Amino acid sequence: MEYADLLIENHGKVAVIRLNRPKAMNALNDNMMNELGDALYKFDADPSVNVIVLTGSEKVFAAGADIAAMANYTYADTYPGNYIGRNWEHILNVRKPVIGVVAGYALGGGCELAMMCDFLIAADSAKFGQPEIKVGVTPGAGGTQRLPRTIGKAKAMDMLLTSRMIDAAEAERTGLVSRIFPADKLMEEALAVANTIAEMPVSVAMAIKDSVNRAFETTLTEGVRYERRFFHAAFGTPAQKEGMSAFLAKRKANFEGM
Ligand code: DAK
Repeated sequence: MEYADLLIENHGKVAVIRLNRPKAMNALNDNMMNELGDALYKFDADPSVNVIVLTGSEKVFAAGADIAAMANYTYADTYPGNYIGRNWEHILNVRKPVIGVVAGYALGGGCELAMMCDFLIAADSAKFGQPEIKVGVTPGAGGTQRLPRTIGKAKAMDMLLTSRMIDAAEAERTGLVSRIFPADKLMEEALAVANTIAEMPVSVAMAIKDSVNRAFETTLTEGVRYERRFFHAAFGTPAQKEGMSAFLAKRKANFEGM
């Protein structure tokens, strides 16, 4: 897979997608978002891939939507043209786990894209922010919605209204990222996490992802009912037979193709 604004790496069952516009701090433009959608859908459909990692460079995950591209947009380019909606949210349709791996800046649309991943692993160099107010717009890809749900209203309002960046330690403390690693070990450690998941039954990983995401869209009772259906259905799958018989036989389970 060859792209102008992405680099692709394969690590066994883990596919790595790297945002790659180094001269523009990986600013997100239409071409990159179209390519990202294409790569995500291909890996989601590829039976040899169980987990997708989305990352940037050592210096930047993404410094936001491309301000140079947006500067002269009119209302017609945005609302009727469905700017953001038309190609930024493909990642939300991906059914396999997507881990966001962030070093350096994740700002504006970059922070919003990171928050669309299933969870985030960060380098100690990571900095997260929603500085859209400084360029005269509101966030447009979920910043005012996902940030308060993740880190709480007070911190989210502070970041969104002042444009203050938070560092990796504050991001971990507030629940925006799950783990922090030293920058020079980031990819090695993130791939180890991704490989742990890739060795699990992919069908169960997909069901867990689906169920967790329901928690944000429904009541507790309905969410638990949704989860329970997956749990019951699991007893009709090879993954449950293999997992439980391997446990009882005191051997390592082999979930290949499950
Ligand atoms: N877009 C375009 N180019 C960018 C960019 C961006 N977001 N960020 C950086 N660059 C470019 C710089 O212009 C510079 O280009 P040259 O001058 O070399 O040609 C190059 O990347 C290197 O940047 P710096 O020289 O500034 O590098 P520094 O290390 O000094 O600073 C920085 C790094 C990330 C702190 C700084 O570049 C920065 O503050 N960047 C802008 C961050 C920002 O404001 N991000 C939010 C963007 S607004 C909506 C839809 C979408 C959105 C909102 C609404 N609707 C539909 C309603 C989303 C908006 C945003 O994301």
